[in-house]
Amino acid sequence: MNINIIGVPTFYGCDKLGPQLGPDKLREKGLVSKIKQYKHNVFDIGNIYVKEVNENEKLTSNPDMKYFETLVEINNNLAHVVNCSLASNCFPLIIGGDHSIALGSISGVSKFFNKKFAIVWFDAHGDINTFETSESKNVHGMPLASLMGYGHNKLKDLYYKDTKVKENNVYHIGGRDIDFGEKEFIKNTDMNMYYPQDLSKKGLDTIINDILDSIHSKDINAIHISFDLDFIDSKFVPGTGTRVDNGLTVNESKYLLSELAKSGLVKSMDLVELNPMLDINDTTTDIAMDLIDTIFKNLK
Ligand code: Z70
Ligand code: MN
Ligand code: MN
Ligand code: MN
Repeated sequence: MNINIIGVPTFYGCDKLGPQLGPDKLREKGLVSKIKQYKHNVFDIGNIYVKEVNENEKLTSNPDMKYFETLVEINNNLAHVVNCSLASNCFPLIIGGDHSIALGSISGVSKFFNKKFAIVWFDAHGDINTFETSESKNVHGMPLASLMGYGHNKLKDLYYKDTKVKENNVYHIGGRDIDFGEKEFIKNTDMNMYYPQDLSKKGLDTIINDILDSIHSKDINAIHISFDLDFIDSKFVPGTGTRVDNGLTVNESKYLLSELAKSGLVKSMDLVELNPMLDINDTTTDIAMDLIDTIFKNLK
């Protein structure tokens, strides 16, 4: 398969320094050769441009969302690069950066597949806030809501003017730090939520089979994986910005990713929220590499 690596070196969505170093950190650790060992053609197309914004101007473009206009610009560029990557028969692997970049990557995916795709979202957080429910004003807590058509017009109409994904085509796994406004949203949503207690009660194999059966029963051509490293339990991932207890192990995460990759439907992926400045002895970087290895070893 042809693989594109697309880096998005930004921390503007989380307002905490570190994630901007993620893409180059993984390159230094041998990202390209890691993927090449499975006989894929790898084209590293570099990093999306991220404009420098002064810390004291972060609320200038919008009082409710930090670095708003700059994030819109970054994500709009990213959406187009991802769309072109898919159009040239490549698998875009988008490396963050914080999770706000999923807004751009998935908007590009949505346009290419005409919305006939599913998202499997691995995260301790909901990422379904809007500027009206957010307690932090951080855009990395909002990408999924924006993609489903909620929140600010400039986010929900990013790249092209429409909702990017049907709520029922979103499969959210691992949520355990969900804000009040997000819980209210979940009461009325059609999105599919799988909490850690569901995973331990039913078993990982049952859950992943349920998800794949559900996707196979629909008119869907592709799965996009969006993997936030804080999905994994806090004790294993020092190098991510918002660690949460009661998550899964690395091996459990690898099992879920390998089952998805083997389905033959995975066509694109984000890996986000690696923070090399918080990491200890590259522990989290090595885990990120291991997850990528799992995907490209099993990709069909
Ligand atoms: C919180 C917010 C978040 C990631 C933290 C946290 C969101 N719900 N996402 N870390 N990856 O600020 O909206
Ligand atoms: Mn997230
Ligand atoms: Mn998260
Ligand atoms: Mn919270």
